Amino acid sequence: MFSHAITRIPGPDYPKGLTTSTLPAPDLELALRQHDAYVRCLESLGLTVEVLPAAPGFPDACFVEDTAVVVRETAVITRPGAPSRTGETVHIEAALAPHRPLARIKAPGTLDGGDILQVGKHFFIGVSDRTNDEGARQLAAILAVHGYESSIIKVAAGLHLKSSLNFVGEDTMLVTADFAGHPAIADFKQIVCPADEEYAANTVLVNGTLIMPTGYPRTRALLEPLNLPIVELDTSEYRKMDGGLTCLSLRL
Ligand code: CIR
Repeated sequence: MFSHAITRIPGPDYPKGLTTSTLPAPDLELALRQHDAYVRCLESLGLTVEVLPAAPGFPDACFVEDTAVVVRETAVITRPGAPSRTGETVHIEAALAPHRPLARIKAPGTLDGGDILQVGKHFFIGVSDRTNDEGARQLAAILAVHGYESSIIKVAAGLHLKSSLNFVGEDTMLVTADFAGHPAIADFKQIVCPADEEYAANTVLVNGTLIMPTGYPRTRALLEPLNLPIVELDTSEYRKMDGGLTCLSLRL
């Protein structure tokens, strides 16, 4: 069970962040309203949510998940792989220090939290355009000290591992077609997002409730047999910047 979350509101420079999307620029006012709904949703699930102010000069800093990997024993400050995001970590350390002893990914390692999926004592670590082999090895070594095992997976589609693969409870992974049948998740049941609903793979399980993006009815229908409560949140203004539900918070 998570008791806390750390989030950061998007700042005025949010539309200048990194994106591969061809959608129109995000509407900041709407993004702020969607952020507020996200925070309220986490609170309704029992989390105390710390909402950090925008970090000027870091337009992607609202995607706090990429700056740390948090387990019960430690918070690993990452070294984000996009040069424009590397400096975000100094802004998250102060927020995490009261909660956990800190560890760090060091150069030449790079690692984005979006590439890290925890399922119990096991971690799936994606090697992507943002997370390199060295970063993956460093994280696996830090986690091993605390009794966690890791599988390192090549991310061949999507920005991050969790753009395509998430744990949805009941021994089940929600995956895009690119990850369906991947040997690393052979021990799990799999739900494959239908074509045109790949974005819904970024669904997050928080304290027994699935939070999924609004507007993906066929994926929702596939999740319903899990018999978990499902909450839909509109993340349209985060999708425009390649972000979604997992990346807007650090959950601890
Ligand atoms: C980026 O490209 O870094 C941001 N615009 C989006 C980051 C999304 N993070 C995530 O999925 N963990």
